Amino acid sequence: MLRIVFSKVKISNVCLTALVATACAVGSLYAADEIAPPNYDESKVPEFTLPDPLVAPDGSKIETPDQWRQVARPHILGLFKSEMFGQFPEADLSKIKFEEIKTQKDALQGKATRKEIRIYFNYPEKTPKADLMILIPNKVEKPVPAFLMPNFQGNHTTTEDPDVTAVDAPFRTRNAKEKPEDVRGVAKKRWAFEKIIDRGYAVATVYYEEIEPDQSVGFKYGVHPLFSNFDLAKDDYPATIGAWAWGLSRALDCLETVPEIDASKVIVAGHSRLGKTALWCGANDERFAAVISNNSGCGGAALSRREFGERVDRINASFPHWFTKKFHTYGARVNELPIDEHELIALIAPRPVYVASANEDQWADPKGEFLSCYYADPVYKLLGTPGFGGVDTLPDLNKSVGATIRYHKRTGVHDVTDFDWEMYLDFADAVFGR
Ligand code: GTR
Repeated sequence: MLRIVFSKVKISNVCLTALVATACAVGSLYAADEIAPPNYDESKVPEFTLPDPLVAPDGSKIETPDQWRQVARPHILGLFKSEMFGQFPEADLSKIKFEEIKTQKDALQGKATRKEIRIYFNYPEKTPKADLMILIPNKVEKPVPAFLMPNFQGNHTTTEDPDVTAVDAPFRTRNAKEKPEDVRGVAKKRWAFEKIIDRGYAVATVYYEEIEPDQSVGFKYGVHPLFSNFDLAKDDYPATIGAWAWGLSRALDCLETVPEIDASKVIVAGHSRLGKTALWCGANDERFAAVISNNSGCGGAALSRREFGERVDRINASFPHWFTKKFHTYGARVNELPIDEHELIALIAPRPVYVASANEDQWADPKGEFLSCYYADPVYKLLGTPGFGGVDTLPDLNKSVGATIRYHKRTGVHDVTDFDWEMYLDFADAVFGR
């Protein structure tokens, strides 16, 4: 396996140099009590060497966009599949059916039309299915660009509007004890619907556990049984993040059937575990025009080799179903991973990407998220974009920096806020030249 040694680059107080990485000693991957406590001390971040996305498997330098496209990109994408997320799911797409179940033309005090479209994943079977809720601005010229962002608790938790269909997911695991009606609107602060509509964008959301439950019980429920390339005996079976990502691609198929939406201008976005999902989805499905990773952290935008906040051993122990079996073997040897998360961002190139952190979300390692942007930049540059736009220092709080790759670290905790949405809307304006 080939590695390059990045030249010594000083970013803030961290030196990334060649050589040695002190892997922390951990025991069994599944014994939580043997996993080292999280590291929040910058001085304890080991020195590490990142794999160079611009070196081909035979050691030669990738010097042209064609070489990236033909050689490096497929190789790196293949490594993310074999070592981390598993093969991207394959299924019989002729079994997918969309059914408009509700339309309301005067949502958001008349500013938007809300459609709910039910996606059947195995029609004529009625399950698994997921409802895609779409808000489309009324008073602008159509078709419009859109954000697609999955939600954590059900479409009806994103708004207090009593007309939004409450979730009906038989294998719901997060907040399973709540009755759907008790949680209507609880997540509304994360969804700046009015701002989005006022800026002329559509927004679509789907409850992630309707695609696939967030549980490690052998992938029996949700869409997993539909995958023709799923085989638990293989190390690289599609895991749960891959299933959610596949579901978002089906949501894009659905948006392609909505005439008011310009499906060539859909940004896939996600928060936290769903930020990891958005990155993996955007890396595989090049129909997405751009990607937003909100506080995605370990297994998302944060570099695994930094061993800061949540680490690979911890995430695999807590959520064994998110990643493939092979990834579980890397907890105590992250330096042997043939990939790191800057390359997940590079896989999105030349399409624009926004990575957002929060200063009180050290678990997600804001600096590690920033560094992934920094180290993805050479690929964006090779492909003729301004990339990270010369940014080489962590920006001040609440300042959005970069160009094709953008980054901010806002004040506050692990969350999606109005500030984040304002930055994403400005980003979308820049992406689509609006
Ligand atoms: C945490 C997990 C993170 C992040 C988060 C979330 O418990 O450790 O990686 O994904 O959950 O999705 O809310």
